[in-house]
Order: sequence, then C-alpha cells, then structure tokens
Amino acid sequence: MEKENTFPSLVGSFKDRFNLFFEKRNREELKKYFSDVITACLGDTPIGVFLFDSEVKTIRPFVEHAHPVKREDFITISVEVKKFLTEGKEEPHQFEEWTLIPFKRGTNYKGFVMAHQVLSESEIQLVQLLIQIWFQANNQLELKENNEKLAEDLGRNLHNLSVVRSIAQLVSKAQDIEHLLGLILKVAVTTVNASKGLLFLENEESKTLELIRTEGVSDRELSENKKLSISEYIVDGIHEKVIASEEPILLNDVIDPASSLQGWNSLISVMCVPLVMKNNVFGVIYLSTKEQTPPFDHEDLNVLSILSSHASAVLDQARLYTMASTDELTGLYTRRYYIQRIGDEYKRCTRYKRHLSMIVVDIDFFKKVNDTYGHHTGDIVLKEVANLIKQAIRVDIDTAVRFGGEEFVVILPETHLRGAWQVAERIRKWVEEASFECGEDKIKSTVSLGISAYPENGAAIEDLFNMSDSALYRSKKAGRNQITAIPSL
Ligand code: GH3
Ligand code: MG
Repeated sequence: MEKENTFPSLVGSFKDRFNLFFEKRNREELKKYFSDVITACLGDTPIGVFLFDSEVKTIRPFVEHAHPVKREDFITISVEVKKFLTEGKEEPHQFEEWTLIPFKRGTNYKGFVMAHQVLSESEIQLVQLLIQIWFQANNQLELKENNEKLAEDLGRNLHNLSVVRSIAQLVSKAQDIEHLLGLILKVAVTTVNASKGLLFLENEESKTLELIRTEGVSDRELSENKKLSISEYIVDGIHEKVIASEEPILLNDVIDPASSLQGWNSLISVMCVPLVMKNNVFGVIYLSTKEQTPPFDHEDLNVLSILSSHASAVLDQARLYTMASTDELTGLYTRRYYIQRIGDEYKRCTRYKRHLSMIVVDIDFFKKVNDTYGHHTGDIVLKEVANLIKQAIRVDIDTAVRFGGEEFVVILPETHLRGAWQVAERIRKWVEEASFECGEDKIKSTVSLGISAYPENGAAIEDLFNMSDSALYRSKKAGRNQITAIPSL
C-alpha cells in the first residue's frame, strides 16, 4: 500500500533525478547514484546489481558493499541465475520471489539487476529506463574521461615538444660537444625522472663504447667503477642488442649491476636507446631508476627515443659547428668563430662594466722560415707556436684564435692590462726559448705582441682589436720579439 503512494511521487521527482545522473563527476559516483535511485524507486525491495566479469568468468557487485541482497539469498538462487546467464536471456525474468532484469543497451550486455520481489510491469519498465539513462550518463563520462586523457596526452606531447625545442636551443649555446653531451643527458634524466644516466660514445679508433658522461652517479661509485667495462654498468649487456637492432629497450624488475657488485640485489627499471647518425650507431644513452621509485613505462621510452633522435641530429650539427669553429692545422678557434664570439664579449663588458684584454701575436720573419725550410716546416712551427699559446692561457676562460696566416689573437676576459702583459710575456719567452724540431733541423723563432685592455685604454670597447693591432705594429717597428701595450704600462 505504502509503495503505491510513494511510487508516483518518485516518478514526479524523476526529472530532477534524471538530471542528476548527468551531473556526476566520475563513473564511481554515477554507479553509486544509480544503485541509490533504483533502491529508492523500488521502496524497501532489496536490490542487487551485478555485472559479468568476463576476465574471471563470474559476476560481481556493481557497487561494492552497496547491494542489500544478502549473500545467502544470492547463493540460493545462483543456480537459477546461472541458467539465466548461460541461456543468455535478454528479457526480464521472474523467479519465485525474484526478478532479474538484464543490464543492457543494444548489444552491450553488462549484467543484471536483481530484486528480491516480484516486480510489476511498470516497476520493471522504470528499472529498464534507469538502466538506459545510466548507459547514456556513463557514455558521457567515458567521453569526458577520454577527452581528459587526450588533453593530458597532448600536455605530455607539448612537454616533449618543449624538451625537443630546448635541445635544439642547446646547440647554439653549447660551446663544445662535451658540454652539449652533458646537457643532453641531463635533459634525458630529468624528463623521465631517472635516477641514473650514462652516456656512452663509440671510440672511432678502437670501435668500443666509452663512458663519456654520467648523471646521478656519485664520484665514489665512479672511481670504484672507472676501470669497469660497459657490461658492468649495463644490465645484461642490453646495449649490444640496442646497437645491433638500433631499437630502444625497456626492462623492468632487473637486478641493478651496481648493487650486485656490492653484494646485494636491488630491482630496478632500465632503458637504453641508441644514438644514430646516418644509419650509424655512435653511442647509447642508458637510464635507470632506483629501487622503490616508479618504474619506466612505454611513454617514457617514447619520450627518450624522441629525445635521442633529436640529440643525434644536434650532435651532428654540433660536430659540423665545431669543425667550422676550429682551425684544422692548429686546433685554435677560427676567425669565423672569433667574429661570432667577440660581439658577445664586448656587450658583456660594457653592460656589466667588466675588464677585457686582448693580445695580438705575430710570428717574426715567418716568410723566411717558409723560404728556407719549406711550407711543411712552416706549418710545424705554426702548430708549435699555437700549442705554446694554448698552454699559456687559462682553459675554458681565455680564447685563442688563429686570426690569419701566422697571426693569433687571444681574448682574456676579466683581465687587466698588467695581467695581459704577464700572459704575453710568457708566450714571448716560451717561443724564444723553444727549438722547433723539423727532421734534422732545429729552428728558432720569435713572436711580436701587442696588447690593449678595456677600460684602461680609455676608448670604446670596439677599438680593442685595433689598439692591440697597432701595439703589435709598434713591437715590429721597434725590433720584434717584444711586447707593446696601449696604454703603455
Ligand atoms: P713579420 O716579422 O713582419 O711578421 O714578417 P713575416 O715574414 O712573418 O710576415 P709576412 O706577412 O711577410 O709573411 C707571413 C708569411 O706567412 C707569408 C705566408 O706565406 C706565411 N703563411 C701564412 N699562412 C701560412 C700557413 O698556413 N702555413 C705556412 N707554412 N705559412 C703560412
Ligand atoms: Mg709575421
């Protein structure tokens, strides 16, 4: 009786309930709401909603712990239910005190609603209607979740893209390949959240892989392992497979070789990708996780592969760039590089009021060396003088350039005129003292030098080269094998 009265009012509020189906935030919430509404609509009838679980070939509750159908009851009728299922009944079905209603839409047969009551036709229709609404709302949520996943993937791709872009930018900033390799490895490690990164390159002569850069490897570990071959860093020699197949590899739950060296076995996840240039594998990037950190997945492998292919291209470019910026005979920077570089130095000095000195060096009577001993011998002298200049300056701070035939320029940042004089004097003295051995001959040579410094020269920074060059001219005029400074010291 009571049910008769409440039923129409429930139907009356059905519109509101219908709308609420479409306001659920996720599928769990929707499930729960569906169960609640069916229970409310059917009054005090115990209801259970069960889904087929094709994986374990059984049925499971639609909402965990939320089905008032008791387990005993379920067992009692389970034989009937099985029959209902195996016969694939698609129509609502009445058992003695039970009603089973297929939970389906079209061919999408998910399970059934079970009520511990013989339901009326209109009640069954109401349940069927609710099932259809659930399917609609569920589809909508699925779409929303897919969209969110798409957005997330897109976000990740954009992130990858920005990684790729940052790699591309590195080439213009990196001063040399070594530095660039370090940056590439760093980007790889941070992008996929690796704990350790190793970069190996092939030694062109020995054709073996050499450890070039590491990231996240302690000095202690390195000094202990320095002499170890690649197979002792890398799980199961997977780099060989990577090199042979030119395909990246991802392995989970493998024993960390570093830990087994220490006498225990920790399980980690590793990735190894090839660096390929013109169909030639010239190195590998190897990354690993720490025990108890999340393992790598295929998305990580994808990211790393994209990164490594760009890194390869960038390295190739960097190689060309280095070739263009390095003089073949002397190994000093080229004039082309100087032109590119000096503008930045000038800017830095004026902007931050920094000191900058310049030395111009020219070999004395070099024409005579060529004329007397031949061009080849001249080349050897040039090379040796360049070596002396290189040794006389600070690594990574000063820049030595072969400016022309037998003329060199040295840029000395953060250096006063007095400091530049000391470097110039070192070069002058070392060349004067050196004997260049060319076969039977021992050749002596000297250099003349001109120096100038900013801001001591009292002129614009752009005049630095011209002032150093005029200083050199004065050294030549005054008899060679000497230094002239502008302003004079
Ligand atoms: P000064 O003391 O006035 O500088 O006299 P110099 O003979 O050194 O100067 P000059 O400019 O008359 O001659 C420079 C010579 O350097 C001429 C050129 O053939 C030679 N030279 C330039 N580049 C090279 C090179 O790459 N190898 C060799 N062997 N000689 C070169
Ligand atoms: Mg000369």
